[in-house]
Amino acid sequence: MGVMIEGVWHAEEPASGSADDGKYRRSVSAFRNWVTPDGAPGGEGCVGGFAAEAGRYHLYVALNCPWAHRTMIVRVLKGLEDVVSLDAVLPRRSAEGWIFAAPPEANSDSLLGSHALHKIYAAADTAFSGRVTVPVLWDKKRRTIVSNESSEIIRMLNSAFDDVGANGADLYPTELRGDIDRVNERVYRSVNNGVYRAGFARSQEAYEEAFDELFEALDMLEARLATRRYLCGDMPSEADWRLFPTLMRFDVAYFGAFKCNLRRIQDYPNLWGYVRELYQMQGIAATCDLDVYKQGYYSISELRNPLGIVPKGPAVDFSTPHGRRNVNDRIGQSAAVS
Ligand SMILES: N[C@@H](CCC(=O)N[C@@H](CS)C(=O)NCC(=O)O)C(=O)O
Repeated sequence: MGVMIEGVWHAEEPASGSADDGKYRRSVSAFRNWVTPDGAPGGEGCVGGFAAEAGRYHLYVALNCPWAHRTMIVRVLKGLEDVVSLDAVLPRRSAEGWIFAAPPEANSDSLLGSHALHKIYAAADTAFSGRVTVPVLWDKKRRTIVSNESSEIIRMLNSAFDDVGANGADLYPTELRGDIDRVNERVYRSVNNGVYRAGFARSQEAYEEAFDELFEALDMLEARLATRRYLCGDMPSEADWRLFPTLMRFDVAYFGAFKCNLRRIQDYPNLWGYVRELYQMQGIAATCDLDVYKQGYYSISELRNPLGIVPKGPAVDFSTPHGRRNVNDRIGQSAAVS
């Protein structure tokens, strides 16, 4: 997949993310600063000076990447389309990792005109060593990367921009934080990253462990959604929007490409209604692209798909009636809860 070593791109990487036990281990994100309302450092060890300003920040995403997808969703839910600009790389990775089309084509880098994402990492840190991942939150003013960790970018988008154009929606309300954190932890390990642990496993044992954990977690979520409309509280929260990108990709990609094939999301009545309800909320369908998911997950891979043939099916329609009441209308929602 390629990696950066001291600011230079290497198409051949020294070792993969899987250790000798065959288990897949995701690397830790490198850029961990925070945009805050006044530019104060976002936490211990963080550098300050990243104040929220309209037009100052730019998101680089890949439409097929579920971690990037959550940042696109929160950008839309907070009404930040005109405040934080965005470019998407091409869905298929190349020998140079994530690359862009030439400007002014779609999937070009409208900001810096780079041909590859590793150029943006090198622009931020000429000595950068590590994985070149999406999403990236870029600061146009200081010409550097603020963060490449999606779980933290969505918190910034949720809370830092309210005085510079974001709406007041709160996806991480104080009273629900404990519950959201608990759900997130399980969903991250067993579902969001669980599909990768199954798909990138290099031993039967590692694959089966991830597979069993994934379907146990989906069973738990199915049961939870039998008595609750959303995972935490009575409005969609961060917990729902972190689960959603994995559910969207499941039947068209993870089921086949990552061998997560005990059941499809369509076989779980509650999860299937739930994912369609979220998909049908305002602005969300425009962040989703099933064909791109297939192109991305069925890219040429020596281990998983040597010829790079992309399957035509399955046909999945997220626009059919979901059977859960329409919550774009807050009045309908409070009636449903009471
Ligand atoms: N912890 C990161 C993970 C991001 C990530 O792994 N992105 C993948 C795409 S789905 C990537 O860019 N991988 C490239 C690589 O590892 O070389 C986050 O949540 O932001």
